[in-house]
Amino acid sequence: MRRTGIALATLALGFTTACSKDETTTSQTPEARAANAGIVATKSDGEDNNRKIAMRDNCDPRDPAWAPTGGCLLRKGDVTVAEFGLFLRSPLTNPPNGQLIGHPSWRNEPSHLAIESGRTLRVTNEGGRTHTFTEVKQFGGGRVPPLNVGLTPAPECATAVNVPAGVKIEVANLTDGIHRFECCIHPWMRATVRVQREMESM
Ligand SMILES: [Cu+2]
Repeated sequence: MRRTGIALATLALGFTTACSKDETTTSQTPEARAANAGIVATKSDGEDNNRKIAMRDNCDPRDPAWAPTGGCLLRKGDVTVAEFGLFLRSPLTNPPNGQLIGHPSWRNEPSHLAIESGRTLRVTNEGGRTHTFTEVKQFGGGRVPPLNVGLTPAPECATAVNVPAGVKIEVANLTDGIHRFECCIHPWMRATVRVQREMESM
């Protein structure tokens, strides 16, 4: 893996010395452009990024209304509790406001990922609120009844482990096939992870 990275960096160096300044912006490989920008592009970095998921939200740390439920540990965020509440349900349902939608900035990124068998998934809470990344057999509600809006809680949420803001977890030993994960606090935060042997055949 490391060897590939060095090879790319060397190649990039060759490009930068051989090309005129105009050409560097138009005809270089992505690796060469990365090297120009002071970034060392390696294949191993790319593979690593392909098995990371970030749990995100956008809570506004200036809103004291977050305090009673754990506060908001983001430095920059702009969603107040009031705005969060506005997006919880859709009025375009029968009965009106009868279905859970959830604020779109409470999300997993990416929300779908394919990884190679045997790889460990790395999940980081990059939001300012507590989340969970809980494997469930079927997507459902979580363990905070007001945030379920009619969804039956997924049974796995009864023992879900909190991931506080800023904390990283690893999910290892995933069997081949599709795995479903949800946040048991904000159940619209979902992710699917497909574990497969041959990444080339995707
Ligand atoms: Cu959450």
